[in-house]
Amino acid sequence: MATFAELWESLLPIGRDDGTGGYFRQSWTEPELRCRAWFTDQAERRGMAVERDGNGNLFAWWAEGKGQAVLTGSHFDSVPGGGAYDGPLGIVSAFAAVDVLRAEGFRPGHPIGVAAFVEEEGARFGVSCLGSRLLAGEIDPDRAAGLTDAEGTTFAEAVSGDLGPEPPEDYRIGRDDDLLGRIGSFVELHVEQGRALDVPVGVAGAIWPHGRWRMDFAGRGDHAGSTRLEDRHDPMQPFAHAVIAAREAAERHGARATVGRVRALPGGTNVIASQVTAWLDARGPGDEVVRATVAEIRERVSLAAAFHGVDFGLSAESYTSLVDFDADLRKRIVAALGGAPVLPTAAGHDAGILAARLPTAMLFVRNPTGVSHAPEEHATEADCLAGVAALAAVLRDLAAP
Ligand code: HGY
Ligand code: MN
Ligand code: MN
Ligand code: MN
Repeated sequence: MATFAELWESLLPIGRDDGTGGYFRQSWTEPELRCRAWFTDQAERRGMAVERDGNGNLFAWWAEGKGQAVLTGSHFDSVPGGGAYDGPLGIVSAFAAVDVLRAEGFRPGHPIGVAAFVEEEGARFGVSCLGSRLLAGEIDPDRAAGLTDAEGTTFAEAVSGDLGPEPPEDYRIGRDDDLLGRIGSFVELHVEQGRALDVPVGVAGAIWPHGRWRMDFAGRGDHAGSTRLEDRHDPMQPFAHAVIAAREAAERHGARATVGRVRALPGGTNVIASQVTAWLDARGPGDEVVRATVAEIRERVSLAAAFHGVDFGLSAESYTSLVDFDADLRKRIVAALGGAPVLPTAAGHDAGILAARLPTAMLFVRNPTGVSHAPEEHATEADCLAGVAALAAVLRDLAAP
């Protein structure tokens, strides 16, 4: 069976921009379809049955033992220009942990599954953890079906992108209680997104509340030169105000707020834009902190928009309240590891969504750069191997006969 390094190297080049080192793996685009093919190949090499739910999530099952399965895994998709580890490390480590258990002759008393959840970053359709939200029934399937990407393709149109020319009729998106009922616990291994770990492996304490809001600024397109300042309705003005207000409100309330994914239309250099859309990402240690931060941003930007004669809209796209992982499972995992630091995270994860339906936990592998969602994201091979050993120890314990 392949070593971890060989497994990692076999997935690493897929979707990487060799110029920047960043990754571009959006759901059902060519790189992600190649990741899906990689997943199926790895499962088949291990005699693991591959299952795909109606939402496009993949599952590989080591179907020994009985009762509910212990599921691990993560996601393939990346943010634009993302790092190599966010998502894929959890999937490669899952197959590597299965190899470790098999090499020692372990026979699970419960099935073990490896998952690849679709659209975790929400970089194509705008809502994060879309695949796990659909599976868990945490988003209305009709709303999800209508989400569109930058080209106007809907999720409903894209969701059969890996099913070949004759997609089966009976696939439907949405909550799958049969599948959820077969899973007893979910443990996601993920690269650390931050700078807290000073040992190779940590355990997640809680996930901060976090959400995304879409900002729409509608002004009046005009000539960049011949239009007097007092005659302008320039949506870029309140937009610029939003960028500063997000930072200042976050500082004031102890939150983290970021404005991104900006689109100014029509986009000419000698044109006053007619409309600007942007996304606000706001997170904080508590729901109230996030609420107060977003309320301040909304108020300040509304004033700026009114001053510039621009219509402003702020609409919530997705929100996840504080996720406090299952305390008993976390305690059991820390014990299985012989002790490990427990740390909160401000990054969202599929484990945070499934926590509403079943006991979930997370392992973090140290990231010496602390950087994530960028090419500098990193984990050393030694720490990755420690992560695989830790995940194997957890699976050995949870799937014990
Ligand atoms: O955005 C997040 O927190 C995660 O990386 N999807
Ligand atoms: Mn991410
Ligand atoms: Mn991730
Ligand atoms: Mn058991």
